[in-house]
Amino acid sequence: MEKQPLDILPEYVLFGSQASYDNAKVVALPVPYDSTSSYRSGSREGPKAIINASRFIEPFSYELGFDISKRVPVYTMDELMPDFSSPEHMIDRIKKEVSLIVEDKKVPLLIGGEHTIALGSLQALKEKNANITVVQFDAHSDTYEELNTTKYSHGSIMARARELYSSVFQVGIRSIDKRSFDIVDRKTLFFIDDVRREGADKVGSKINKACKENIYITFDFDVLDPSEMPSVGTPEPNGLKFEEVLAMFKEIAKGKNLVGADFVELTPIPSLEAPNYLAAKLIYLFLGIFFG
Ligand SMILES: [Mn+2]
Repeated sequence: MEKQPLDILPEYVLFGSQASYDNAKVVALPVPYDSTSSYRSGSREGPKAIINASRFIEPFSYELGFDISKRVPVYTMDELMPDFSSPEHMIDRIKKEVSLIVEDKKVPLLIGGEHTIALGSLQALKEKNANITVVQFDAHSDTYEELNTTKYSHGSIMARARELYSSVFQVGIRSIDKRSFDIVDRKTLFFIDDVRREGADKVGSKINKACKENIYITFDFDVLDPSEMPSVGTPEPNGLKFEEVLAMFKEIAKGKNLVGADFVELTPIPSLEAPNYLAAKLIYLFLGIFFG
C-alpha cells in the first residue's frame, strides 16, 4: 500500500521522498564541509538543515502548476565524509563522486557546504564535456587569485572556474576585489545595480541568449538579501529577492540543458528555521523550472 501523507513523517532525504537510483534524473550529494571560511563558519551544517526543511515542502507547486517531485525524481546520496587534510583533497573526493554520477547520466546536485566544493563538480564535468556555461549567483565575485594562502578557497572559486571554462557569467555581485574590478567584463558580470536598473528578467534573458546550451549553476545563498537570508557565512547587504532569483532562473532555463548545480554556503542559525526552509524551497523550484 502506498504511504499516505500525514500518516508518517517524510523520509530524511531531499524533499522527503527517495526516487530509485535508476529512475532518478537528479542525484543530490550532500557535502557537509567547511574549512576555509573566513567569517562565520558552520556551513557544514547546511546540508542537514536543507534536507530537514525540504521534507515539509508541499510537493505541488502552484507557481509552476505541477508536482515537481513527480516530474523530477531525485535520489539523495548519503552525506560525503569531509576530508580536512586540505581543500585540494576534498575537491578531489567530490570530483570522484560527481564523475560517477555523471557517468550514470544523472545530473549532480551538490548541497553544501562552503563554496569551494563547487570546484569538484566543475572539474568532473569538464572532463566529460567542456562545452558548458557556468552561471554563478553570489554576492561576492570569488575571484581572488588566492586567499589565506590557498588557491582553493571559497573566495577563489570563480578564479579557478574561469581557468576551467571560457563561458562564465556572474550575477548579483556587490563585493569584488580591486584587481578583478579593474579588468571585469561587464557583459559577463552583473552587479546588483545592473539587476536593479534592468530588472531580473532582462538580466536573466541576456545571460540566456549569450550562454551555451549546457548550463551549470553555482548558487551561493549569500546572493540573497540578508533580510530574507541571514544564514550565510558572509552576509552582504542589498541582495536579490527570492522572487528575483526565480525570475532569473525562468529566463536562463529557456531552451537550455542543465548539466549540474550546487547550492552552497547555507550556515544555519540555531532556532532560525525560515532561511533553511527558503533554501530548500528555492532548490525545489529551481529543479521544477529547469526540468519541468
Ligand atoms: Mn561564494
